[in-house]
Amino acid sequence: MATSAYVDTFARNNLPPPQALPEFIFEGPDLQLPARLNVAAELLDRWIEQGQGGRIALIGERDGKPFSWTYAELHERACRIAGVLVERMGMVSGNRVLLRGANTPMFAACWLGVMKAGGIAVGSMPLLRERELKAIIDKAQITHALCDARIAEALEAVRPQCPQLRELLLFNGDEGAGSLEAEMAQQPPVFASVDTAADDTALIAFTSGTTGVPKGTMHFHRDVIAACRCWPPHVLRATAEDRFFGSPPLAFTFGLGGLLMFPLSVGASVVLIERTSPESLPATIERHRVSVCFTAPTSYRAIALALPQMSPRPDLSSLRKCVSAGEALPAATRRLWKEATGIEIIDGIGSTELFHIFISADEAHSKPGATGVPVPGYRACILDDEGRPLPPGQVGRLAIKGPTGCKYLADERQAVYVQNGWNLTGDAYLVDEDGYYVYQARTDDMIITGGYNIAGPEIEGVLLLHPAVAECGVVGIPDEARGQIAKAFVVLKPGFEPSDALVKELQEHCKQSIAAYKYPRAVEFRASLPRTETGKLQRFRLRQEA
Ligand code: 3UK
Repeated sequence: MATSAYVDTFARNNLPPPQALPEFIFEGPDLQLPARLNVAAELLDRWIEQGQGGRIALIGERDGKPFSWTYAELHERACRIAGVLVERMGMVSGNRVLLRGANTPMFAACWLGVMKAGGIAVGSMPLLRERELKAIIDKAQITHALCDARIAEALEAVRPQCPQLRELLLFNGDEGAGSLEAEMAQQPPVFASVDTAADDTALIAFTSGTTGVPKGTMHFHRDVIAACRCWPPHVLRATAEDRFFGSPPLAFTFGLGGLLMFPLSVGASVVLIERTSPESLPATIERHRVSVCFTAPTSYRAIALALPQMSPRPDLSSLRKCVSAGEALPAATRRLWKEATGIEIIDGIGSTELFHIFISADEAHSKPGATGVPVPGYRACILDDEGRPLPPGQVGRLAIKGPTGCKYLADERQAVYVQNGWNLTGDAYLVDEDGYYVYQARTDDMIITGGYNIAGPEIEGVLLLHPAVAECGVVGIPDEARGQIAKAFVVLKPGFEPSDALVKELQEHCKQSIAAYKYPRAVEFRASLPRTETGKLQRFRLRQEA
């Protein structure tokens, strides 16, 4: 390990022990990275030094009106934010900074400001409620927060229970005294990026995981740069002329890579706007002449089905490349999209633990129903339950090695994701006769709905707080539109009767304390639940029965 630049040693103290880490491989000249590396220096300062500051970096909308920032303007804002963090908020290098907001240029500037100042960025999905926010703040020992003023409520509400969170500033609000913008105006327009070690932690990305207790995945500065040098140049092959856009939040590594790190790495532009429902995506693509789009399979399907009914039909002729990830891309969706737009989707499987996509295929090499082949820089294989490699055609556990890999923040589940140096993603896959990797299912109980991961036990935990609920089990069941939905099987306490009104009440109850997308869209009442002799709930039986 290189000498850390961090004053606050929290991240290094809480890395998995060396023997629990996956094997890292750095093959080829592009992955020979220097011992000192800062994401902001590499992806932002570099363009300014090369005289490219006049290029458009970010495009946003405020009050319905578009605006754009050049690389020089983004750089200046990131520098001023770094100044605010250090001079005004008392941040020292290695502190964790919570970043909370929908995708906007200011959110991106905050992210880069944290990198410049040597902080550790912890993004939080805008939809997260108080309970989930508090878990993240506690686990990552967050000391500072920058939050979009329009969604500050949940964070303000948990603050009294989070004494370690010392400083909070709001942005995208009225910009009056005390706002981040007002503080930025007091800071100098340049701030030299901290000379971080390549293996200093740059970000902690949370993933809900199978048990519902969020896991923090730590990523070094070198991980982000390595990711920029694998899938983007070999599969995506975007250029400085491209304009990126998509739906995944910047707080999700799919979005952080696809909608910030990768475009900046090639000097391209990104459209960052807040509301990105499948209904609004085509209009945004048309309005901003988007050329590279990132979203989930269900969204491509919804758009493809809606397009023929739209009049006037949106002009999507600027679109060049469409990336799908988050869940398996059904062959039918690939075909629908091709028929609607003429574009062959680039599918790719990535994970929060590995930062981004590690198996994929470009337009020319796509194969309907298969995800693709290992991305240059990564190795993949299929293992049986004893960790032995399986021959082609046999379903087993997907195992990955590469320049990035799983590093959970102080979490025993490291030993589940990483075994014998391999990252085990929790997916069942097979390799076909052409060497393509074909997705089968999650090997665990994760529910993936509309591209979001939901852990059944998290919903169960909330349902059990309702006065009518005796026992419950939540599993994923197939759904046309969302891939899967969460279905709750509920055993009522004596004195309560099943009714449609009670179904509604239980669903409302869930929406009160966890993000709305996690509520069980189906609820069934049962007299009892299938359990093993030791009392464990048998989820697979619930799924079979559903
Ligand atoms: C599933 C896929 C089949 C798979 C992600 C791209 O989804 C991302 O990260 P998460 O941690 O979930 C990881 C799990 O999601 N999955 C993702 N993509 C596909 N299954 N085909 C796909 N194309 O179960 C995987 O283990 O939320 C995706 C980039 C960055 C990401 N974080």
